[in-house]
Amino acid sequence: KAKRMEWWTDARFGMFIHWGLYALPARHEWVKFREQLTNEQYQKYFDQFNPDQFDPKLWAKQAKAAGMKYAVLTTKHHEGFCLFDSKYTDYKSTNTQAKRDLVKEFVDAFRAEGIKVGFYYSLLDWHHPDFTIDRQHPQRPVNMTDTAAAFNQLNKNRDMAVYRKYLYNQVTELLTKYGKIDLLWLDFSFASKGNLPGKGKDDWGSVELLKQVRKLQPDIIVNNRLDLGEYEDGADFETPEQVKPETLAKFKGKTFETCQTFSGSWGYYRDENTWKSQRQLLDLLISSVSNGGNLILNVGPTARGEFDYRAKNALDSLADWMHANSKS
Ligand code: FUL
Repeated sequence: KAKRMEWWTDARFGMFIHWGLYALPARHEWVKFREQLTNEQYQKYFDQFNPDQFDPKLWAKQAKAAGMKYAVLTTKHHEGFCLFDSKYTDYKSTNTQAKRDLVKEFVDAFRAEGIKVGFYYSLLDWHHPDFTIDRQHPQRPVNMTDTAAAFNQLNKNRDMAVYRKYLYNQVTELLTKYGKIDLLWLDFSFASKGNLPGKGKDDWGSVELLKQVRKLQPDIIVNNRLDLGEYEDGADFETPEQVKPETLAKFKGKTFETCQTFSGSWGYYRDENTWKSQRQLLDLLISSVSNGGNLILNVGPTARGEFDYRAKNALDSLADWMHANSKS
């Protein structure tokens, strides 16, 4: 384990990229849940997805200039849309106007810049017909009384075993079709509440899944959201999300990566006006590193496939700082 963590510990700074159909409504990657959109209502984003400005070589150059040494792309977020050419679904980029395997192009472009490549894959899936409706699912009726029985009734035609196989197959595809993958970010599990079910290791088949991951990619680094607790050779690092820099001291001595956004949401949110300043971003980087961890900073590209000008400005400001303060 110590050996496989070497590059990651050394890297310190990475780029997260949250990109999916939610970039079209441009108001949060959880928009389908927040606004309780049906599959039919959400379909227009699939139909209109056409990232004519997508050029991952530019993304990779901007990441490199900002001092980022690895990058993690959402191959599938909670909405279920796949940015890769999976043979297990039609809900994928190759079937949109993009007609491209966006994951492949990302991998090639970032590798060419010498940046390590990671995949984010959502364990949750709001599109798959067998993924059971839970309290965080868009199809949970608004005025439903939350009882276990009501959920059972809703889910009588859904079978998590079928979904589990789907997720296993897709993770296998991702780890076999794109060469060496340096990192896997599986997201996420949540606890039950009263008698309302959460989702965790039994739903994902976490033990078996992780074995398969390590078999296919023996050096891969995996985050800690599989609900495996202290399972041996389990998670490689913890993932404090959107924490304040001053709270990072409590992670000292642990292996951690704090994930942070430029402005609040992870997916592109056009009208957000809470963009962090250069000073705030540096504060996050320095607090993470000085407490012995990594920072992964997120960009949410627009639906056309570009980094928004505010993201570009933020990355440029970090590039200036890196340039002024590095010796190589
Ligand atoms: C969370 C997700 O629900 C967010 O949308 C985002 O992907 C973040 C990194 O993890 O749990």
